[in-house]
Amino acid sequence: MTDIRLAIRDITVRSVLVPLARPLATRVVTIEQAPLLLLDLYTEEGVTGRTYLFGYTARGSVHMAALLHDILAMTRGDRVAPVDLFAKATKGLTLMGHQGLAAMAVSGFDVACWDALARAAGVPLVTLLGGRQRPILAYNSNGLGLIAPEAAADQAQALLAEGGFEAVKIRLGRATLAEDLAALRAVRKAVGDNVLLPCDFNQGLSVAEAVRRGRALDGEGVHWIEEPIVYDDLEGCAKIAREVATPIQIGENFYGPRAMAEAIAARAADYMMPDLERIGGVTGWLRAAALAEAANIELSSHIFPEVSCHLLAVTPTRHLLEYVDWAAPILADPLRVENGQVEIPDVPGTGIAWNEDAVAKFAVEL
Ligand code: SMN
Ligand code: MG
Repeated sequence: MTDIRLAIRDITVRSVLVPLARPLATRVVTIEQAPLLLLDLYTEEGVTGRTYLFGYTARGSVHMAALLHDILAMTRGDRVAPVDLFAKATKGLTLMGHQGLAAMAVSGFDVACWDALARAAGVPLVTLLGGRQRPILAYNSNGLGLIAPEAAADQAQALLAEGGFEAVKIRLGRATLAEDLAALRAVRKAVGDNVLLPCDFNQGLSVAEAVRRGRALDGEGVHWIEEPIVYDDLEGCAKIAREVATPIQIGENFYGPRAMAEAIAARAADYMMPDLERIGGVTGWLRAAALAEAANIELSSHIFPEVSCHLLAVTPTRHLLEYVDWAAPILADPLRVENGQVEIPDVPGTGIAWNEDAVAKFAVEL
């Protein structure tokens, strides 16, 4: 058996701002560039683990980079045992809390550790996790922001054609319900009845307005209604889930599996979609997947398709992968999509490797 004992030697972080091919206008914010923090974890044995984090705000990466340096100081020389290191890094930052930036930094560190282990073992991450490479059903999430109905209809068709997708996410939350319905109906008319249309309000509504718009959407055949209200009002989410027939989807803002357990206990949503960077990396995801299986809840992923495809492959209640190409320009070998399914790369680790020319082009100072 291959010996995959590794020891942590160093971590480097680099910041890039990658322009989005299609800017994403949501109810709360318009994203035109993806602020990514590239993470390389070096081991004494010469194996390097990699991942990236999403900074959300322009300076988000700066804060995460500082925390990753703190995590390195705690773990330098330690054996790459992700479950143990996850506990150690979390404990080391415990006085900063277990949410927000601290949770994001620990998650990124965890993914890099798992990537290093899988590389050392010479197998794709999914194999190390006990699963197999299988096509992962995805929806295209690369746009369809709050744009005019005709533009949305054209963009939806283009997004479906790009990888043979049969599902595309539309952002809602325009000033009025009538405007949302006009955009949704234009898209539905353009794509036909069989395409899945999850929709995302990006936390933009009040509970009362979410119930009102949700009920109106019940007649429109949308696949789910995502984050209708602020992410941490579980009681409000539960009320909406009770009063609206369309499945309610939340989860991209769960900080760790406990947040998901609380949402399940509150019956806050029908579907859930943890985010790699908030749920606790690979370690946190596996625990969230166990909770989802126990509660019989279908689990989708949130951005980070390069790693999420490995994780959904070992998720018993696997639902849909959110496909975004935001990191593609800085990756040596971007993820491939065919017939609306993501192919898990047949290489050791996650498959993340940098296109150094592109990294240099989009680099920004930390
Ligand atoms: C989203 C993703 C990433 C940044 C902002 C908003 C969105 C989604 O909620 O689910 O795609
Ligand atoms: Mg969302």
